[in-house]
Amino acid sequence: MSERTFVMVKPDGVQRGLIGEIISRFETRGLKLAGAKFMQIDEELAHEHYGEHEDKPFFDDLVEFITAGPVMAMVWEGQDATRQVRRMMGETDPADSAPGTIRGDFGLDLGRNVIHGSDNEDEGANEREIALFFDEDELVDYERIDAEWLYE
Ligand code: DAT
Ligand code: MG
Repeated sequence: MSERTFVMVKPDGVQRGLIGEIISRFETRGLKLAGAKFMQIDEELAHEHYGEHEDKPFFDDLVEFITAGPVMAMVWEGQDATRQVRRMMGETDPADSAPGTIRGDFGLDLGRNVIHGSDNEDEGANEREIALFFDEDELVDYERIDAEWLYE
């Protein structure tokens, strides 16, 4: 089923010049870009976005990192998009991520793992995160011209 998922190139990925490479992977996979925003996350948004980790020992470092520079926030759409993006990202720790995944190709350290994607095992994470970063009128509804060659 076609769905939308929230994806973000984190400050390390932006600084390391990986925005284009990461967008390219999702584009060529066949996913459709529905929205994009180059922005810097403030403290308040960081706390909301990572609220589930508030009590974890790494929370303060996580907030400091995610607010340290600009991010590329995006919404990608397609069949099974949330799970497919997570598979393309790899594991949370780049050290455990297979080569060929984004974290496995571009990262080495858990605290610098390049990309965020909504948790496919957390029901409602997509909608919650999309709403946190985008207004409804910032998302675009259109068809990719190759849609009939991407889907049977
Ligand atoms: P993911 O980003 O794969 O969804 P998560 O939601 O469990 O992983 O954690 C959010 C981010 O927090 C993760 O991208 C990196 C950081 N993080 C997670 N576990 C950590 C740990 N044990 N030590 C340090 N940072 C951690
Ligand atoms: Mg997560």
